Amino acid sequence: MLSKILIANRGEIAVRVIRACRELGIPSVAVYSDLDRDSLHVRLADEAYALGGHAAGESYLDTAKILDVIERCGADGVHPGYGFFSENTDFARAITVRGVAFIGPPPEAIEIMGDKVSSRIAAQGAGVAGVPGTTEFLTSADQVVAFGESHGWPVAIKAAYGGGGRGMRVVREAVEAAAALESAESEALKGFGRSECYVERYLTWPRHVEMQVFADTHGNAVWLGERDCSAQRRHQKLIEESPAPLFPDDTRRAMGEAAVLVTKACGYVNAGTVEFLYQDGEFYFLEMNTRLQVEHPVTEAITGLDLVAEQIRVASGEPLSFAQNDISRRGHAIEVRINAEDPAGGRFLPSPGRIEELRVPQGPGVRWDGGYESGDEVSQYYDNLVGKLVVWAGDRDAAIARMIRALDELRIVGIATTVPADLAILRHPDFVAGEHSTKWVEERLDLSATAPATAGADGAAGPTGAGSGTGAEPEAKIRRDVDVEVDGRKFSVSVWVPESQAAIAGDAAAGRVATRRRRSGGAAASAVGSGDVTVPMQGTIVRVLVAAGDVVDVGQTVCVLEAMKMENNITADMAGTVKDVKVEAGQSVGSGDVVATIE
Ligand code: MV4
Repeated sequence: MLSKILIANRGEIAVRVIRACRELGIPSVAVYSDLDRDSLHVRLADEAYALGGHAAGESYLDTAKILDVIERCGADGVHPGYGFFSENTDFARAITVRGVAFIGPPPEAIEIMGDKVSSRIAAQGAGVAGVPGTTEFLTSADQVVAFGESHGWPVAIKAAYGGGGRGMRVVREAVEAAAALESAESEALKGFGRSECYVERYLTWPRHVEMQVFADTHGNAVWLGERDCSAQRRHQKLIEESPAPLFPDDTRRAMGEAAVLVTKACGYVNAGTVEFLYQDGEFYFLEMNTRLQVEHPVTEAITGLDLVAEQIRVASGEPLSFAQNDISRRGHAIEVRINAEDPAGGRFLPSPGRIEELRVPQGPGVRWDGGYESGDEVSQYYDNLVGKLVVWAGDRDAAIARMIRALDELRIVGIATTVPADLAILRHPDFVAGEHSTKWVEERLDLSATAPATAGADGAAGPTGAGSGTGAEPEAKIRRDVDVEVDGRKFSVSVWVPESQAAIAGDAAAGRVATRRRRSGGAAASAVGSGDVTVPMQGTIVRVLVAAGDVVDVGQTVCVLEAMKMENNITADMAGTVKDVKVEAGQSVGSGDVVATIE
């Protein structure tokens, strides 16, 4: 077995790997950026080494720094977690030539699955079909029209070297083909440096069902079960579950066997996930994720296996500890991702900050995989996943009820989280019936009335701006939850108090006093704005959607800000004419910077 493992990651996944190491009796080594000096993964690891720096590029993604720590601590294995170096073949090769095991797949398998074209060819070669489509690159819009006429509309134009939905265009009828092809090619060229596109049938209401696989270096490969990840927004998964609802046993077996064929076809070793689209009883290969995934605990919950421990055994050269026939699946598991984002109004604005209080649910069938404890800071520099709540119960209805119960027990104070959106999904009849699809959250779920779960650090989405109309900016208010007793019966009430009185009024909710000033004039500010459109956080402008002289409405998107790995619409805070646009795509901005003025 490996004798010492360095975890080249942070947050909840670093914590997860450290726990597996501890149970296996293997010393664990954490690395940390300056911002993470006191973070949970550092507190839990046996050893910890500073990388310096703030942004990932100058810390967790700095190969030279990680190689240096490997040398100093004497680790013989590196677990990359997900993200960061997990699918980086240069890094995998750099440590392997030094005799250090990469706890993940061989670089050749990562490369085969690294782009849509070679992964489709590999799957096809294994007899596993993708969505019906062409394999040749498109050279004219006529080919799109011809495909649509013979296979039926709508069709999807996809960037061959794209990913995450970028460079994908849906074409509903022939007249749209030329413009769609041009726009897909241009987005692909900009995003991925290559413009090649192909066409396939567009599935209008598919589910995202993925199959967990595992292979060892002795030629064994097995499938463990599927996860339905259809509840997602802008390619960010919100809720995952297994088994997939309304998913027949024979389809599961067929998908599992197809996934194993794909696994073997690319020479895969270690834990992997084969993604499929599932519609009308048929499944279609989409891509393979060559890493441990965020949602792996769902599979652990129904199989009783420890996937991280198994990864370490396989990377140590041991054969898989289970054969296909040993794997059984029981009950139903659901995972909810808890991100530091404010889902109010369906906007999902990043909400970094200090977690004043974190109290995790307990009781039967509940697991919490977190990266933070009370008092820890969620930094805007990294992924904003605070933790994952996983429940297991005998069947899906019981698991949904258990998850709602557990989310009600979860208490996070100081930052806004995605919990209200998660609850809205879990309580929705479409989700309960299993009738949702990958487009359901964005197209059908109404989050317009969603308020933050707890008093967010800035009290956003409370009834701020109510009673305005005098022309003067109303004083910002902060939500406080207070318990009152009336005739001996306890009631919990929420009060919104003016910021200036918060310190006095807030005794009962002292733990919830805001630590950050409320931003003024930002995207989430009051309905009547000053005309100065500002960004609420540091980030990079990725698109500018208005020009001087344009007439805009309140709430209209002025530009798109990328921050905390998310795209955020920065919207006009009043109706009027754009006087001045002060930024361009690619430009870095700081919190409060004015990006445009409206008069
Ligand atoms: C599709 C599709 C429907 N039909 N292909 C989006 C990202 C990329 N990985 C594949 N995607 C899709 N491809 C055809 N022919 C719908 C999607 C899709 C999607 C897929 C998986 C998870 C979430 C999604 C959200 C929107 C669209």
